[in-house]
Amino acid sequence: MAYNTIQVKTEGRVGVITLDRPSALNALCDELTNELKDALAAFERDEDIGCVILTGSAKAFAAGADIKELQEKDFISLYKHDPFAESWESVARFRKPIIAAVSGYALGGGCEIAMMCDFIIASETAKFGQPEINLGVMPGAGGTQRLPRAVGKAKAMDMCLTGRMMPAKEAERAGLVSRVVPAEELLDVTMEAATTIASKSLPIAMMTKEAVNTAFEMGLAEGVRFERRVFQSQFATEDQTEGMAAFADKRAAHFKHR
Ligand code: CO8
Repeated sequence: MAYNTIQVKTEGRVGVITLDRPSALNALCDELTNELKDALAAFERDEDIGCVILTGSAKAFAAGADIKELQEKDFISLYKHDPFAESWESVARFRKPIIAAVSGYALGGGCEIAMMCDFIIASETAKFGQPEINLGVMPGAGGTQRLPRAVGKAKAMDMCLTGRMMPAKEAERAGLVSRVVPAEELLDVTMEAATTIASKSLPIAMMTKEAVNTAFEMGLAEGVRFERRVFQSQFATEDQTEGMAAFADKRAAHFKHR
């Protein structure tokens, strides 16, 4: 399918979505978030995709929601046609592993979309921020919730209240990103991680993602009980039988994703 604001390709079992609206630093207009939702749905359905990379350009992962579109909204139009529920949340709802590869600006909704991914690999040029306060609003796509979970209250408050940008090194120290790499290596390093993930059993990777996400929604006792049940259920999969047999036979596992 041809898109106007994103580019989509596959490499082996990895799907790559590149935000591609350079004239507005990949600002997340309705067209872009709808195309993103469609592309994710196609990758979700595709049995041959085991991991997805979401990336932008060297200058901007995404500079936030499209402010010129937001300017036209009022309470009732936002409430009736909530773009968050209709398209943005498709990233958080995506059930397969998804990695954000971030270079340049990841601001406002751009930072929030990156945080909806399972983890973020950043280039040394990445700058994260929640500058909505400069526009007379606050983060509206999970920023006030996911950012404190990632970096703690002090840095989340600092970023949301001052609107300052956090450079890549600080984001790594704070736990917002998993690795920082030179800009020219960003896509190769992310592709290597995604290829590794896509080589595992897809249902087991999906259950692992679900279980880790549960840690942010449940108390410890409930979460550990959930983990134990899911772990036990994995012994009903062919991939568990294959993975353990391959270890015993001293050979590589050939997962069938079931
Ligand atoms: N929206 C629309 N257009 C944008 C945006 C944006 N967020 N960011 C940049 N652009 C456009 C600029 O208007 C400019 O266009 P033009 O050339 O036609 O004037 C072009 O991109 C290039 O931008 P700049 O000239 O400003 O580039 P600079 O390198 O000078 O500055 C910055 C780069 C610092 C990133 C600057 O563009 C900037 O501050 N952008 C806005 C950042 C921002 O405030 N983001 C938060 C937006 S609000 C939000 O994300 C709320 C999310 C909640 C969503 C809830 C969904 C339901």
